[in-house]
Amino acid sequence: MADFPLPAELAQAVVAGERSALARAMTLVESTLPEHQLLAQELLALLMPHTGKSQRIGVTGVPGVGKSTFLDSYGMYLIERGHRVAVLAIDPSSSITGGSILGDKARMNDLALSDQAFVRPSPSSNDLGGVARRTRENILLCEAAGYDMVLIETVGVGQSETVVTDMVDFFLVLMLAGAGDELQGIKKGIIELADLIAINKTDGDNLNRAKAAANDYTSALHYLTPTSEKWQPSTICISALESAGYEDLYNQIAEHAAVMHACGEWSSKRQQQNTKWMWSLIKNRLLDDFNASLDAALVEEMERQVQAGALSPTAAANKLIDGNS
Ligand SMILES: Nc1nc2c(ncn2[C@@H]2O[C@H](COP(=O)(O)OP(=O)(O)OP(=O)(O)O)[C@@H](O)[C@H]2O)c(=O)[nH]1
Ligand SMILES: [Mg+2]
Repeated sequence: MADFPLPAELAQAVVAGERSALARAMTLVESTLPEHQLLAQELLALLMPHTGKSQRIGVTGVPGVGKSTFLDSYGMYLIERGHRVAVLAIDPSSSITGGSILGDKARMNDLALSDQAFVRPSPSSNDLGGVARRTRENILLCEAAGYDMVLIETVGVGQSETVVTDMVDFFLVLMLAGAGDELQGIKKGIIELADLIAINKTDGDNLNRAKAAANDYTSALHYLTPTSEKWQPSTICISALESAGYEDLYNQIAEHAAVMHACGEWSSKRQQQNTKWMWSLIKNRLLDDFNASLDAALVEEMERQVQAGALSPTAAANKLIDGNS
């Protein structure tokens, strides 16, 4: 794995749609070795003119809501409609658990086998920021390779969904009817980010309950600030198991894209996302450099004094920063 083709060669193969080249390009982007990072940036620079043309869709929901089942069956639905589909994941737990999404790839049976699809598990990294950067760059690689629908999955707990909204055009939240109240806290935070809520498992005995829940969510959405003044999020019912409700879903996403393009928000949102991304890279880099420059003994001393109340946090921070610049 240490040897990579020259960036120009790799770029050409990625644009030609060679799957193995795309996989290698992602491995390069995900590598933490400085020499790989240099090659990766050279590669991305060559590929930039081929990026930006996909629809980027974030998909979230609590564990068990049916994300994997959904990505598999909706991915196949998109392929039937003539799209090429890439599925990426942001799984903040994967570095700890050893990659639950990796197991998922095996479960996304149909999609993983299709030559019109590309499924990539979450890049492993200790921090969400690192995972986010690599996923963003993987989105660009998928676009250069001609995938026009990029689905990004995240587990709807913690901060990862905010990170995903900063890299997608459309944010889909999967919900269950009648899930316990203990989930409400999580739900509210997520619902505020949603462009659309889809109640999954609308099948069998669940049918009526799901329809009632959809009405409840739709009314609740009216009390929240929508993601855009031009778009009022609503609720639909789907069954990932039976691939039901997908036409409605597809049409909603297409309508959102049409509305956003027409009012100019599509490109302004992407511009803002890129600017925000640039600043977060600057922050990360500065923090890394700062951490690397720190004198461990001084850090320990400052922490001790702050804890003992001998020094104010501000004074200690100033001393650490000024003493290390
Ligand atoms: N009845 C019904 N069951 C479903 C549907 N979608 C998923 N399931 C089932 O729900 C269970 C969980 O589905 P997954 O797709 O693994 O859910 P997930 O959100 O990926 O779960 P995590 O990976 O743990 O976060 C599985 O047993 C699925 O078969 C659906 O539309 N209807
Ligand atoms: Mg899953």
